[in-house]
Amino acid sequence: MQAFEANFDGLVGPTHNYAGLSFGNVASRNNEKSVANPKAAAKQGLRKMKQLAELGFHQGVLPPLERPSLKLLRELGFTGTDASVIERAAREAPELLAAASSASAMWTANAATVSPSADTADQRVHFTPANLASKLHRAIEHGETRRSLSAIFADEARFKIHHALPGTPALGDEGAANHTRFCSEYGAKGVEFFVYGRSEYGQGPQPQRFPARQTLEASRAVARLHGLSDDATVFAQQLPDVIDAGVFHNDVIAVGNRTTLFCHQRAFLDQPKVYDELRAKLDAHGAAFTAIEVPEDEVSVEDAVSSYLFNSQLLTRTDGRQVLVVPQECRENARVAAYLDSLGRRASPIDDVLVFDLRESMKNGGGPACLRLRVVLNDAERAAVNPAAWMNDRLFARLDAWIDTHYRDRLAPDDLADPKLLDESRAALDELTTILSLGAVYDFQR
Ligand code: SUG
Repeated sequence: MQAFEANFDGLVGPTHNYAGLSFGNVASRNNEKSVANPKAAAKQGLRKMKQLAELGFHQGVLPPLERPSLKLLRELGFTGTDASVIERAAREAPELLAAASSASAMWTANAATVSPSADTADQRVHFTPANLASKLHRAIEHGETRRSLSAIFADEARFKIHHALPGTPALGDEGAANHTRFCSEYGAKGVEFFVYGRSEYGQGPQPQRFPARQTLEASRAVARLHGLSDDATVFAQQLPDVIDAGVFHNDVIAVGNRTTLFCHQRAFLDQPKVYDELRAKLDAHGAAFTAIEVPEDEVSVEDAVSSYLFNSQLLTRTDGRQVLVVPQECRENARVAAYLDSLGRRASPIDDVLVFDLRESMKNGGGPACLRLRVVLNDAERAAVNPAAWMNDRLFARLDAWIDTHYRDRLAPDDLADPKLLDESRAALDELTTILSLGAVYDFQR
């Protein structure tokens, strides 16, 4: 059946800030305690959505979560009015208030792993929200994420939204940031590629410096839940060294689309074997696999981590050509810029490069690919999606005005102690549920 890839980007929430919460994510640590601009962050993300929609790509929006999370703070023993909960948390445990306030749900590549209906045993589109167990500020996302997904993909005959895996180190799951799907056409059965950082029960090597967030056991569980067949799944381990160099998700070093894998030379353990397995399994599904491997001597892992070259979106245009969507930082790194310029001269399946300013998100380690969740849909499934979630000129204008009304243009770490931020954030989200026809998805509305 005819199908296409839609990208659902996370709308940046009003509490976007730099709290240095993600050990192992170099940008998050480097920008800890700097002053954020939530309004600019939200507008940068929104402009990407609008421009990609204008170019003919299927573009949707996912809402931010309720932050600060009073639910978390109350679960951790802070009591009293909402204002006194925030005030006490700010005084006694600012790190917990920061975790409760993070706008990290903007990186919807971590919202869930998604398998299209062409791949799943029951021919529904399957979503497993990621437990994000490795970081407190992210481990609190999945319940609310599940609610948002259920408000947008509500038709249970077509969409199956699982619960997250148990949130424990053995089953750390970071969602689609460690998952790519290869296929001949989006509507044909594909090969799903799961990349993990370590195995809890296996013997493989482990990173020494930074945590490996995704386990093999979690990846296998998601594949089982989605009813994927063995002949259509490949599991590969990240090189532990590159996790230690700041590649905390596979989408910092690799991106795939249809039959193309664009990755660094140092992405996976036993990389040639990974290619062979992908090639063989894709071949059996009538598709010819191509790897575009970028060598270390042209672009180092360090360049990849600082520029986010591979945290790009590789998209198929309506004319069948592929475009790479990269952050502006790629233009500011001479080696990466030279590599991108050389693409036109090489026989490459990447035909065009689009550059976006996503600086606010990038400073927390979130590039173009982090900001989007890919959902392959056929026409019938598309018709079942909440129509208010699709980006178009009208939605852009409404969201742009909504950001102007509700967002601050400056948020410093100390501002998280301000109880007015909670009221502002709730007022914004309350209006958003109307704009996106979500119903009462937030706790404060129930
Ligand atoms: O989980 N940063 C996020 C970035 C996620 C990027 N996603 C993908 N690569 N798909 C993370 O590390 C930083 C928040 C702070 O420090 O305030 C943060 O959570």
